[in-house]
Amino acid sequence: MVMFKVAPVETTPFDGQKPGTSGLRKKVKVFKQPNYLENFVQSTFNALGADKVRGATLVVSGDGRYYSKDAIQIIIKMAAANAVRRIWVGQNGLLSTPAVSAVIRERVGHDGSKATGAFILTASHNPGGPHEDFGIKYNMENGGPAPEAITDKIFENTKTIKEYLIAEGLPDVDISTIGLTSFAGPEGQFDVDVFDSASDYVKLMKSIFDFQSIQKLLTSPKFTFCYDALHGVAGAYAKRIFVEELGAKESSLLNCVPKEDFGGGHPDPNLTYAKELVARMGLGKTKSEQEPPEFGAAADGDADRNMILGKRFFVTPSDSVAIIAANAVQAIPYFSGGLKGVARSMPTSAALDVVAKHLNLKFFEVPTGWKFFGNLMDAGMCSVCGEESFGTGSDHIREKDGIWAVLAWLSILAYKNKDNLGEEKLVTVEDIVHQHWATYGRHYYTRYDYENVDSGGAKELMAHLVKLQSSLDEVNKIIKGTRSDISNVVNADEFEYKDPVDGSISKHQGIRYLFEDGSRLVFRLSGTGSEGATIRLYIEQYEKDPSKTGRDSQEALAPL
Ligand code: VG1
Ligand code: CO
Repeated sequence: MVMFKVAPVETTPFDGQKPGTSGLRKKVKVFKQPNYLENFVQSTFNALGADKVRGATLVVSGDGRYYSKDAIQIIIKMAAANAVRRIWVGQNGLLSTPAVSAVIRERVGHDGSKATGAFILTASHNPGGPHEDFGIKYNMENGGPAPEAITDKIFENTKTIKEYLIAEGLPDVDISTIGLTSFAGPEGQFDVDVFDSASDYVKLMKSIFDFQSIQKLLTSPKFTFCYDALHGVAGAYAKRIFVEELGAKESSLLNCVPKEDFGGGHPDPNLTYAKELVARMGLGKTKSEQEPPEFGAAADGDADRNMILGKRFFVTPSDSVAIIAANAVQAIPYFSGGLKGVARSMPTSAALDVVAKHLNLKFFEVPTGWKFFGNLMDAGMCSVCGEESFGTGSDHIREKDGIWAVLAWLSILAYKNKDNLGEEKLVTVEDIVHQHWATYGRHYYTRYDYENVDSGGAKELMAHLVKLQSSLDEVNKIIKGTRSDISNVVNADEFEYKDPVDGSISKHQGIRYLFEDGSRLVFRLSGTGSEGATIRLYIEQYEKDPSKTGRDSQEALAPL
C-alpha cells in the first residue's frame, strides 16, 4: 500500500470566494491560480468541523467540464490529509448534480459505508473550457446544497485562511477505471472508490416511475422523442435510461457525448441556447422539412435543469411544475399516496399556487436557489417543487433533477394515452397544457436577462428600485405616464423569507412590484454569474378567462 504524509502549506486569502446561488463560480483561469481551489476546499473542511470530516466518506465528481480532472486529484489529496476515510468518484469524474444527491442518499459502499457529503464540480449552465467557467459547491448529508449558515462560514474562513493540508506522496488516482485503491496515511487507511456514474441513479428512477408504461409509449410508432444533453453530463444517463432501459431509438439522442467544453456551446436548456433541439421541434425561425417529434427535452451541463417541448410547442418551467403536481398522483407511482405539499421559488409564476389551492395542498414560496426546498422536504412538508429557471424536482433527492422531469412528463403522456396508442389521435404535450389552462387559468410569463452589465451600475439600479417602493403614488404616476392600460401597483417590497422549519431568515431576495390584477414585476441580481452582474426581470400576468388563454405570451405581456 502506498504511504503518504500530511503536509501543511502556507497560503494567503483570495478576495471574492463567496459562494453564490449555487456554489463558487469563476473563470477557469481564476481557479487555476496556485492555492485558489485549495483555499476554498480547506475553508469548507474547516467550516464543516473535524467531526464531520475525519473518518468521513465524501463524494467528489461533477459535470466533466474543463479542469474537473485536475480539481478531483487536488481534492482527493486534501481529503486524505484532512483524515477523510474514503472518497467516492464517479467514473471519469462524471456525476450529474442529481446523481450526486442520489449517491449521498442511496449508495452503500462495499464495506457498508455511506457518504455524508460531496464536492460537486460544476458551473451548471455556464460554458466550459480553458477560457470559460469552473465551479465548486458542497452538498450535505441530506444530499442537498449546503445551507447559508455553512456557506457564510466557508466565506468567512476564506478571508482568514493561513494554511491548508495536502497529502505528500499520494499519487494521482486513475479515475477512468472502476475499482478501489487504498493508501496508508498517518491516521490509517484512505480509500478512493471509483464507481459507475449511472447505476445508483438508474435504480432510483426505476423505483419512482413505471418504466413499463413509459416504454410502451416510447416504443409506440405513434410517439416520437428527442433528447438533447447539450454535451453535458446528462448524456451519460440519457443513453442508459432512454435507450437501454426504455427502448427509445439511439437517433433520439442529440449531443449526448459529455465534453469538457460542451462542444463550444452554452449548456443552458432554453429557447436561446438549445438551438438544435428547438429547430428539430419545429420552433426555430426556419421551418423544418421533417415532421417534428411529439416530445423533446434538454438538460444543462450538470443535468439538474430541464426544458420540455412538444411539437412546435414550448412549456414554460412554471407551467411544467404545476402540471406535474396536478397529475403526479395518477401518473407517477412514487406519488400514489398523495403529495405532502408543493413549493416554488418566488419569481416562479403562480401557476403552482392555483393547483395547490384546487387540490388543497400545503404550499410554500421560497427564495431562488434549490437549498431552500431541502428543509421543507426533510420535514416532510413538500413533495414537488420547481423554479422558473428550468428547474423541477421532488423529494426523491435534494437537488432539482433534469432527467426526473423528463420521466415525469413521459409518465403523464403515458397515463393520458394509456388506452390511446392504437388508432386514435395522441394526447399531445400541447393538449395537456391547454387542458391545464382551461382548468386553472394561464399565467403568462417571461424573463429578461441583462447579462454581464457593470456591477456598480446594477447595484445602483436595484437601490433605485427599492427607493421607489416608498411611494406607490409616484410609481403609479411613472407607469401611467408610460402605459395607461396597466393596472395599479398595490404593493411593493423586497422578498424576505422565514424558513418555517428552522426559523432562519433570508433578506433581500428580490424586488417585487405587485399589481391590482395579480400581475407582477420582479427584479433580481443573479448569483451564479462569474463576471460583472446580471439583472433578471420577471414578468407575469394571470388570465382566468378560458377564451383568452391562447394568446402569444410576448403579445399578452407587451403592456407590462
Ligand atoms: C439561477 C436561477 C436559479 C437557480 C440557479 C442555479 O440563479 O435563477 O433559479 O437555482 O441559477 O441553477 P441566479 O442567482 O443566477 O438567478 V444551476 O442549474 O446553476 O445549479
Ligand atoms: Co445546473
